[in-house]
Amino acid sequence: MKHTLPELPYGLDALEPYIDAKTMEVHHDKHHQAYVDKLNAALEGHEDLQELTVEEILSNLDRIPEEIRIAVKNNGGGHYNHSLFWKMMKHDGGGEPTGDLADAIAKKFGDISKFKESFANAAATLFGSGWVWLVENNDNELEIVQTRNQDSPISDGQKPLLGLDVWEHAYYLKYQNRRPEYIANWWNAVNWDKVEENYKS
Ligand code: MN3
Repeated sequence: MKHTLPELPYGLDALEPYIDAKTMEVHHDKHHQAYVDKLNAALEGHEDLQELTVEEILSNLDRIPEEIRIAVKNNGGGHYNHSLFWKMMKHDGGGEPTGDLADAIAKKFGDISKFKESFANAAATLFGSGWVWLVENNDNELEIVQTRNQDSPISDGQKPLLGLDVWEHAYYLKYQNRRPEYIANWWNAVNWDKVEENYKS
């Protein structure tokens, strides 16, 4: 089974003006495609591993042979994280979570604005390339975590609910060095329905 690039669930310009169409095109069609291609290349000749889903691979990295483990972790993580990321955004997104997720966020962080402040701070202060996530951790509690490079929360047994890509390729064309502005605008693209679905799953 070859891993394939999922189609975006919306048009390239759907997240304008918060994320521009050119960034989406390069990010999805070039960067994400490259992770898929390099994951497939790394798995070449490993028929047993080719049967696994990317979730199964990333959840059990210690069963990946050492000589391909880093390539599989980086490119499998890149494929998986971006596949999640596209669905966590939508046209006319933003607003606030509702229902059980809103209650859980309020219980853990005080209120939604305090949660957003903590999440944005984690995203702004992450040094270098990586992601910031709202996860359900091993104790079934909500937590904000940073991951380096393309490391994925599922490799640590955490369930990712919401994630933000803070690699420069995610924002540089429009925002250059202004990562905090990208983060602030990105809230307007968040698909809270999807985040709630992730929480309930
Ligand atoms: Mn990216």
